[in-house]
Parts: sequence; structure tokens; C-alpha cells
Amino acid sequence: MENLDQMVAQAQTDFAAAADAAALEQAKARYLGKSGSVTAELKSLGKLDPDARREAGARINQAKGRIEQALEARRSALKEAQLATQLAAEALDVTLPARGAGQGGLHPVSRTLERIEALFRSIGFEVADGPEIEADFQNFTALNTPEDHPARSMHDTFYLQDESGGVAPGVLLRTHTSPIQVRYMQAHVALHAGAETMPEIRVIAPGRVYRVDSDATHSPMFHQVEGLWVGQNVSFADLKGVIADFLRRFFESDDLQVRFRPSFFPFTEPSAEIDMAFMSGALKGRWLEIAGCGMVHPNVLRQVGIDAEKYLGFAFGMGPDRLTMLRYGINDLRLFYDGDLRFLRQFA
Ligand code: 2U9
Repeated sequence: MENLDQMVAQAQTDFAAAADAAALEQAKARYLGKSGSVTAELKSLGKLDPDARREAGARINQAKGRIEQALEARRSALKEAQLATQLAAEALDVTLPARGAGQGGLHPVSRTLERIEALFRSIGFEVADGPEIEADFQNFTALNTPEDHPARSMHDTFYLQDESGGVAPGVLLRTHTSPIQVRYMQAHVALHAGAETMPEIRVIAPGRVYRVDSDATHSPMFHQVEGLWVGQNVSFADLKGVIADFLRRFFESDDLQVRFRPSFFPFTEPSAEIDMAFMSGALKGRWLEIAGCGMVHPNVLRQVGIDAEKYLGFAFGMGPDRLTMLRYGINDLRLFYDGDLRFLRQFA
């Protein structure tokens, strides 16, 4: 009797100590399993005579019942505790205020591009677009860039692979937006084939361009805006007027100074670098390189089928990333491409 009561008490203690269902099943096996102590007691009944067996059997069964009851009680207590934990973990506080749909904003470089496009549209330019994966002809050959020019090397230009992993001949990521204007001129020539004179071309080409270049001031992807004006009577003086007017309107400053320094580009002749200086503010009096330009090289016109004896024009190219940095006083190009919302929110 004493022995059985102790066994029941021990079982109750063991069950209470089981922290989860697995531990409880292990504890159960020690009493009710094949080699458990209750089972052992029942087996020992065989050695008793019938009267003693009946009496002992009843006591063992009663003890067994109490153990099973304790087991069941612990089982449901554990289940309830587990459910409570799960409910607490998954609780939704329906009284919290909603997060709301965040309002998006334009990237600062996109703002600059929109501004540049609007300013050039206002003086009669069209805005053209083109593929970022380009052909060698439109990106280099048509732009008077010889076969052995360093800009064509694998060090400077991203070439595409064919299916076998080799370089796909003549397919690359455009290194400038000039191929947009080459395609625009080709389409313009086709459209006016047979006409005595073709209408003037006035177009700007904004977009992403790619070069093998990456450090604090260079990103392998950056932006350009190039402009082109081709007609029968277009001069370098027109170029100077268009550029100076554009810069003064872009920076909202009438006393901004502009100067042209001789330079070289394969696709323009003569060519110049354009510098500008603010007459007030933090950058007052400092000359800043802002763009490149020149009269379109006659070879470029000939490559797209334009009579270089009859037509001429000017072209220019600038970096909207740099224009954005100057306009907003940003000192690190990488901020544009890090995707840090603390930076980007300032422009939203
Ligand atoms: C055609 C013919 C000529 C576009 C030009 C530049 C000079 C130039 C750079 C300035 C800073 C690019 O953004 S940047 O890195 N560009 O210096 N670009 S002339 O000349 C053209 C374009 C198209 C058909």
C-alpha cells in the first residue's frame, strides 16, 4: 500500500516536472510503459494466491487509475500553456493606428532630367530615347571613333556574351547617349528621303550609360544628356547661346559666367569644354567643368547619310548626376545609388 502510494506521488511529481509533451511521454513510460513500474506490479500478481491476487490487483488498478489521471491532467495543462504562448506571440493589436501608404517621390537625378527636358522642350527641342544595349555601329563607328580607339577596349566598355559565353560581336552597353541621336538622324533621313531639303533636327537624348569604371567619383552606370541641332545655318554662336541660356535657367541665376575651352572629341570638330562659375554663394568665382561640345564632325553626318556639304550642326553632352550635385550641394556621387531613404526623402 505504502509502496503504491509512493509510486503515485512520485509519478505526480515527475509529470509536474515535465516541461513539454515529449518529456511527459518519457515520464509516462517509466510508469505505464512495457517495463514501467505499474506494469511490473501487475506482472507480479501471478505469484500470489487467488484471494491475495484479487485484493492486490484492485489496489494496483486503483493506483494505475490515479497515475493515468495525473498524466491526463498534465497533458491538458501543457497543451493549454502552449496555446496561450502561441496566442500571445501571434497577437494582433487591432487598436494600433494603421501605417498608411507611404508617399513616393522622384529621385533627385530624375528631377534634374525632367527639368532639363522641360527647359529644352521650351526652346523647340524634342526628347528622344533609345536602347541601352547598343550596336557597335551606332555607339562607335557612326561617331567617327576608329577601330583602335581606347574607348572601344574591353577595359572601358561592357560587351555582351553570346550563348557559349564568348563576346557577342558588336553588341555592348551604350557608353554614351550619342547612339540615340545617331538613330534619330537615321530615322529623320529615311523619313525625308527624296525631299529637296530636310527639316532641322533639334533633339536631346537623356539616359543611362555604362562604362567599366567604379570609384568615389565614377559609377559603372551614370547618366548623360546630349543635345544635337543640325540644319543649314547653325553656328557655334548658336551653341554658345543655347548653352548659356540653359545653364542660367537651370541654376536660376542670371549672373552665371560661362566659358569655352578648346578640346577634342572624335565626333565634333572643333570641340570645346564648357566651364561655368557662380557669381555668388559657396562656389562663387570657381570655374566648374560642366559639359563638352562642338560642331558635329562631317564624318558623323556622312555615316548617317546627311550631305555634309549642305548641312552642319552642333552637339553637346553633360552629366545630370554632376548637375544635380551642384544644384543641391551634394558632395558624394555614391549617395545617388545607395538607396538610403534618409538621403532620398529630402527630395520627395
Ligand atoms: C552626335 C554627334 C556628336 C555629344 C558630345 C560631349 C561633347 C561631351 C561629356 C560631358 C560630360 C559626357 O556626361 S559626360 O561624361 N560629353 O563632352 N558630348 S560633344 O556629341 C555628339 C553627340 C551625338 C550624333
